[in-house]
Amino acid sequence: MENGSNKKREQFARDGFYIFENILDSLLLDRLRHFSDDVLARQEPAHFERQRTTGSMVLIDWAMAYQHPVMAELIAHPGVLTALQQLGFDDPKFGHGRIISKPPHSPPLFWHEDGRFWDDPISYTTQPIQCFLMYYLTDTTPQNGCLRVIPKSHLKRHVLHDRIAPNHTDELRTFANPDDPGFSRVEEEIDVPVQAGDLVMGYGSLLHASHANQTDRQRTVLTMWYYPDFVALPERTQATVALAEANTSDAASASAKLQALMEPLQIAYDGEAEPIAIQWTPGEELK
Ligand SMILES: O=C(O)CCC(=O)C(=O)O
Repeated sequence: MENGSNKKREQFARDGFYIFENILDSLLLDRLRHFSDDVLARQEPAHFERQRTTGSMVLIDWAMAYQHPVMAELIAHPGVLTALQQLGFDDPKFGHGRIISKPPHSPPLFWHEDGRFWDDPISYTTQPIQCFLMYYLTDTTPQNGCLRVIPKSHLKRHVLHDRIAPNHTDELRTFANPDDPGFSRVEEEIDVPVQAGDLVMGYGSLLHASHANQTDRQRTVLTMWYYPDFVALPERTQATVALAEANTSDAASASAKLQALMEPLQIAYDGEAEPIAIQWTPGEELK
């Protein structure tokens, strides 16, 4: 890593997130908006009723990427791979993603962290296991539901760790209790407004939430889950990740070009190491 990159990695490891500006161009953004709007239009009304606080929660898996070149192009986008490289991740792997679209006038998203490897000692170090790469398809502000984060909370216990539910419960998803601590405002939080086309990358274990969308326009984010340092992780962590992200979709359904694009991002582990149980709640080691 050259010096500038070192600084980026240090900031990423310290704060738990990093913003890369202007990674996706307007043509790709338009295609992603069309694609996600089409997918959302095919969901049942019940989907949106169950997901009031996220707005939607549609899975982006390998089968979708093999079928829809725009998704594969996003996952293996040269600008994204360069951004990862700037943080020192030369051989990243992709797991899955979500289309999370807040309709106009919808509630905030509750505080949560998506770390699910808390029984693995690596989760208590600066070496990332799972990271989100978020692409907002519109410019975001506190008014239309921008991201909020608690910097450093991937490595430092915050009072919310002991107050919020470890999982996305139905009560949180449906905004049944606006007084739940998951919807509180805390002193350490900061807003992360971005421009469409920016990339927000963060540790899966960072506490994050989003504001309500108080505007008349939908606000969509594509959250893509990567394992940026997979190849350098201990074998047991690799075995755990490979099991958690088992990809059974058939690459043969994709064009040779798409297969070649996606192949380097496949998670593969064929050793003998024992996977570690999934654990959504941080242990006492998180001080
Ligand atoms: O909707 C947002 O702004 C954040 C989405 C999120 O928290 C997630 O994908 O884990």
